[in-house]
Amino acid sequence: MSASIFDLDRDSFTVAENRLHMPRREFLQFCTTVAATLGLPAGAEAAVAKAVESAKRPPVIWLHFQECTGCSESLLRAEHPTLEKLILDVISLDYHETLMAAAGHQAEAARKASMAANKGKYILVIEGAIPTKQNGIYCKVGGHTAVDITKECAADAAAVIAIGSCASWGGMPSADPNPTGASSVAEVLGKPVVTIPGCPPNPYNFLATAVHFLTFGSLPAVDKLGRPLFAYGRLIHENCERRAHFDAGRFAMAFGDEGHRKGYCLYKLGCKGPETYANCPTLGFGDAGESNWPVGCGAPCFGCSEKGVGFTKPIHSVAKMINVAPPLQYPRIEEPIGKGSNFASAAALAAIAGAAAGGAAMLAKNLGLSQQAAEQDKKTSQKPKAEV
Ligand code: FSX
Ligand code: SF4
Ligand code: F3S
Repeated sequence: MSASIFDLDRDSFTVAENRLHMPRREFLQFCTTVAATLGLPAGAEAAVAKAVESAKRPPVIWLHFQECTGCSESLLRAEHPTLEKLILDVISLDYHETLMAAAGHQAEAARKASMAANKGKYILVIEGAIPTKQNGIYCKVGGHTAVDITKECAADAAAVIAIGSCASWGGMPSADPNPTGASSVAEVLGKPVVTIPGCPPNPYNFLATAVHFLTFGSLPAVDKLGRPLFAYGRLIHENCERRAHFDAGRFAMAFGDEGHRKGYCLYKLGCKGPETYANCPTLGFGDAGESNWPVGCGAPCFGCSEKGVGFTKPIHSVAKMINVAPPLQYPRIEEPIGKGSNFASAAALAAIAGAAAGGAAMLAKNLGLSQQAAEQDKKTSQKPKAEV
């Protein structure tokens, strides 16, 4: 049987309590949350607890370039543990322009001193895109361009993590026409790095990645875009709480309409969940309980974490279905907003699918809903725009 966190001896808890200034219950909760976020098997929380309790704090250099500091802000909202505990006890945050007390020459000296003392051992975290046009003059810190600082700091880093969509693939600053040539960390370094996209990303995806490094001495497995699989292995659409509505053909057609108020699927309002990989529905944001994520709050996902979707596709355009579509006997999802399926097209689809009696009954029900939707749409389109 694998070890459990309950097998940890009393001393471990005492050490953790003293080191993290964290009550035992909170410590257990933190280790279990991180192990679950990482998708580790039962018992792994004990390894996480041991590492957090005893491993040397990895030095972290955190750089800021073209961004809004939302990534750091969202980390400040993490409760298990709070950033203050993370900074002081789990990692050693040696350089972070927003949070460090030092400024100017002192701050730059702290960065250089940490890099020299921890050569090959520090984690480099980069928040924000890096402007490359005109030799990178659009972003400078201490007289040096973001391009040069990135290369200098990455040279001796044990690991490089790009946090947020800006650093991961350019994000908002790279939106067309991208006047500054905003680029990702991987593009500037010319090699892949671990990316935690999202605008902002979920802080637990960063925390879990940092704790993975602490526990196993390596970064977690990633996909071809450098995204940790534990967090970005599934489409949002695969885990969405509104998925049953999608499959049953129940869509919100306009913000504030009956379907929207009833929590129907937001696909026809432009939800990009079907083409965006992230764990937003399963993790939630802000430690504020269930359903605290964009779609849970009634806002279509706009694909903030996905290159080529967020800040690129029009917010109201319907998503490309990557690999999850409703059964064929259901009304077509590609119909223009508000039109629903007509009987002939749905009947043809049902015939192709060879719908069984149960499916046909569901089809009839959905057709009714589509009909209602079409009527609702007719009414809505007759109203003045301001009411929509
Ligand atoms: Fe902001 Fe971070 Fe968006 Fe970018 O998050 S929340 S613009 S991903 O780099 O600060
Ligand atoms: Fe959820 Fe959006 Fe998929 Fe609808 S389209 S099920 S709201 S992710
Ligand atoms: Fe972003 Fe969509 Fe998640 S907008 S926060 S990827 S639900």
